[in-house]
Amino acid sequence: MPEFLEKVTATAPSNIALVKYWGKRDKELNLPLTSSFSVSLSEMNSTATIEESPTNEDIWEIYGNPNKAKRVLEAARLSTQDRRPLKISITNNFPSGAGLASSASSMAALAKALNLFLAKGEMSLDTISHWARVGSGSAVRSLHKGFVLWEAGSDDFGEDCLAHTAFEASHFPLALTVCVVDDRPKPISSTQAMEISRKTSPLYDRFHEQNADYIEKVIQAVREKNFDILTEVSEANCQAMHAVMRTSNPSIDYFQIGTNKAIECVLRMRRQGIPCFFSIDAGPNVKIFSPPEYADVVFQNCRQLKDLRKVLRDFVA
Ligand code: 2P0
Repeated sequence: MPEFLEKVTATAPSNIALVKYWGKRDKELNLPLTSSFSVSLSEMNSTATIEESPTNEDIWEIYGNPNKAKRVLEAARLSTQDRRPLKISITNNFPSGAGLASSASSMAALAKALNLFLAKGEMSLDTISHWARVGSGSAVRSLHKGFVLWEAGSDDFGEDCLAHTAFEASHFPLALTVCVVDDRPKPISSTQAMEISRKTSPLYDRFHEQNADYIEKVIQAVREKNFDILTEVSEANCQAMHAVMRTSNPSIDYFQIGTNKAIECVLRMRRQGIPCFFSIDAGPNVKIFSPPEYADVVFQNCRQLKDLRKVLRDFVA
């Protein structure tokens, strides 16, 4: 019998940033310019399975381009010096590549599975985080539960570029309703779009100058369980990121008709006294947060919208 496990599986949750990552200080290591703050989800997740390849080559069973995953694997091989050919499969239980953080959860799941397979689960979380990050920056956040702070740090090799749970999910329960406007892969990847923004948007520096203020406010909002402040800071940061995208050249606009309809729906619900706020990432889909006791009414309102493919439900966990 081989002394290593024959087949391992690991899962990791999707995460949604309330203060967003939209710029890097190192493109190779995916070190962010500024810190970000996210929530990890309960239901939307990725699963990575690894076994030895029956051939002399790696076999990838993965949605889309495996380049990010190959970077994670190479980082793990460098750390462990184990270069056995592997068969790696990654599945997501939600639409992939559509701005629902599938690369974050899938790279986090892959890094966890590689730790089990190549290092018998003995690598530190910091090392697993490094492996995940070189695949996809935001994957660092998917290694943690609840409300997660990913600190940009300043070390050139990313030693202090780590995430941690700032608050448990139970501290401030939040429900999520996802308006899926389009579940096809986005036309331009986050990685490419961030680089276009860095080179061309006049708002890029301003967005990052304001980051410390956003981080301070979002932490205060969660600490004090203040849904109004959380609404204000999350929507402002989301709009600021999309303003950076739109003022890039070429202009990057992930919104579709259904995106604007869902935003209008959020504003209408708020006028009716339903506490909720939106967040939108590099894709047209709209994530709506609310206190759990309002999740049903938010869901029913969203279901009545035209121009949506489906409406999903989840919660911070
Ligand atoms: C975020 N996004 O904070 C922001 C908001 C998209 C919009 O993190 O280049 O796929 O692999 O580090 O991690 C998506 O970025 O980009 C992302 P790379 P990643 O959630």
